[in-house]
Amino acid sequence: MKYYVMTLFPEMFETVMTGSIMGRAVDAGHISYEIENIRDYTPDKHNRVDDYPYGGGAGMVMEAEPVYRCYEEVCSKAGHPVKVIHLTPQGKPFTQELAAKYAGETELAFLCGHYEGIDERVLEEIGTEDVSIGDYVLTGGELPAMVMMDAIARLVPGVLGNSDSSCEESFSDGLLEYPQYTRPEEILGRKVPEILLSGHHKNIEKWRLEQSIERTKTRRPDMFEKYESKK
Ligand code: 6GU
Repeated sequence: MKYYVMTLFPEMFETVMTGSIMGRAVDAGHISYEIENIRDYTPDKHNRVDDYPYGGGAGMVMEAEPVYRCYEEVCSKAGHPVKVIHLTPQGKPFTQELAAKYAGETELAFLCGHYEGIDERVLEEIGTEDVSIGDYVLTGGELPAMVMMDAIARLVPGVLGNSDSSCEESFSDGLLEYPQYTRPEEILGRKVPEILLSGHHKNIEKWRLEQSIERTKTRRPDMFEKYESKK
C-alpha cells in the first residue's frame, strides 16, 4: 500500500508514520508514503494558499490551484491517476467495512482540508471521495487522514504479525470484543474469571462469545440489532 498525503501540515504525520506498528510496516515495506505540502504548489509569491469566500461569511477557503497542482504531482509520481480521499465532516462515514475496501487498493491519496473548506471546483475536477470519521467537527483533515491510514494499514497483509488478529476482533463479526486479562491472577481484590484458567478451550470460546454479545447489547444496541438481523 502506498499512501500519498496532501496537507498544509506535513510535520503532523511524522510520529504516526514512524512509530509503533505503522513504523514497522513501513520499515518492512508493507506500507510506503509520501507527504506533499500543498503550500509548495502555490503560485503566490507570498505563499498564500487561502482566500476570502465568494458570497461572504466567516473564515477562509483553500484555493483550487495549489491543491490541483499538488494532485498533478501525486499522479505524476504514481504514473497514473490516484484515488483521492478528501477528509471532510460532509463526507460519508468511515467504517470498518470502508477500511477493508480501501485496504484492497494499491495506492490512496488523502487530501486534508483546512479553514472553512476547499474550493468546490477542484474537488469536482479531481473527483474526490469525501469521507468523515464521525459526527463532530475537527480543525482539519490531518487527524482523520491518520485515523484512516492506521485503520487501513492494519488490514494490509503482513502488517499485523499474527494473521488472525484483525479478524477475531471487534466489528469484523459485528460484535464488540470480549474482556481480556493478564497476570497476576488477582489484583485490586479482583480475580480473573475462573473459566479462563480452566484450559477448556470450547468453554472459553463460548464464554467469550457470551461476553461479546452482552457487551454489544448494552453498549451498542445499534450494532446488536444488525447482528441479530444477520443471524
Ligand atoms: Cl474528515 N474533517 C474534519 N475537519 N472534521 C471531521 C472529520 C473530518 N470527520 C469528523 N470530523
